[in-house]
Amino acid sequence: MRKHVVLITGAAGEMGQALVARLAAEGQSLLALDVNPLPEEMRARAQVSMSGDILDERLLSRLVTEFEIPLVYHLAAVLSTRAEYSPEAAHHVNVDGTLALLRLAAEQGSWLGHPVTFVFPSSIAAYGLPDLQTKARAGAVKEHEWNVPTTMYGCNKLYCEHLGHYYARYYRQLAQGPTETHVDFRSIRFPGLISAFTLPTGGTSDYAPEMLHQAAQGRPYACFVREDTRIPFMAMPDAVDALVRLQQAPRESLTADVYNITSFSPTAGELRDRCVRAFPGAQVTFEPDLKRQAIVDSWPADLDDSRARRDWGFRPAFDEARAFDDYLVPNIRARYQA
Ligand code: AKB
Repeated sequence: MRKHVVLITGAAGEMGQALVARLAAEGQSLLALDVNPLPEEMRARAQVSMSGDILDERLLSRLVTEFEIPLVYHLAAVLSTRAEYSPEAAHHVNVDGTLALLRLAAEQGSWLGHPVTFVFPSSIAAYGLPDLQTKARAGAVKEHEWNVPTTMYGCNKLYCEHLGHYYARYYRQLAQGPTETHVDFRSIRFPGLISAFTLPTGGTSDYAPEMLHQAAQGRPYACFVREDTRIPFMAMPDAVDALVRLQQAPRESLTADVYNITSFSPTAGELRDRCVRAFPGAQVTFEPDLKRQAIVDSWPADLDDSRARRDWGFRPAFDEARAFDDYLVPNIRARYQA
C-alpha cells in the first residue's frame, strides 16, 4: 500500500514553513520537499521530509511509486530579485519545475480516479504597469488587467497559471475517448508577505519584512525603495489560511482558476513610521536601488480581491493595524529578546 500524503514543495521556504506548521497541527500527513535541508522542527512535523530538486525526474518518479498524493501545494520558486541575476536558471525552476509537478499530479489523478488538487501561489509580479501615473490611475487591479509582467519571475508565474488551466481542462485533449480531468488547479496571486518568524530571500517586496526585523534588532536599515512606494502586503497567517481555504472550497463555487487577494497597502514611509512607533530609535533611511525600484513600481498599489471574497469567502483576519499590533510586533519582539 502506498502512503497517502499531501505534497508540499518549497517546504523550507517562508510560506512552506508556515503551511507545514498549519497542516501538521491539523493532523495531515505531509511529504515536505525542498532543495535546501529542512529545519529540524519541520522534519518532526512532516511524515516524510526530503531534500531534493523538483527538476530531478528520478526523484519525482520515486514519489509517484511510493506515495498516493491527492493534494499538492507547489510553493518552490526562485523569487523576483534573485531570478533577474540568472533568468534562464529561474525559468528552469519556475516553469519546468511547475510543469514536472503538474505532470506528476495528472499521473496521480489518473491512478486515483479523481482529480488531484494542485494549489499554486502566483504573485503581484504577474502584473506590469508601465509607469507611476498609470499605476496611480489603475487603483485596485483586477485579475485580467495589466498582465504584462516586467520580470522573469512574473512571466513565469503568469505562464504557470496558464499551464495549470491547460492541465485542468485540455491536457491530452486529442487522446481517444472523453477528455478526463486529472488536475484541479487553483491559484492565488499573493501580495508581498510579512512573517514574524522567517525572512524572505530573493524577493523585491522584501524591504517590508527586512525593515521590521532590522528595527526589532536595533540595526539600521537602508530601504531600497523610495518612501512613497506603495504595494499591497499581507501577514503570513492570512496567506496560509487563504491557501487552505481555497483548497477546501467546493469546485462548483469557483468561477476562476486564479484569484487576487490582499490586505493592506502602506507606503514604505508608512511602514517606517510603524517600525519607529514599535521600536523607538529604529533607524530607517531610504536609498533607492533604481532597478529594484522599477520592479516594485511596475506592481499594482492595490488589488481587487472581490472575486476571492465572493467565491470562497476570503477575508483577511489581519488588517494593517492588527497585523502589526497583534501579530508582527509582539512575535518579532519576543523572537529577538529571547
Ligand atoms: C517577490 O518579491 O518576488 C515576492 C512576490 C511579490 O511574489 N515576494
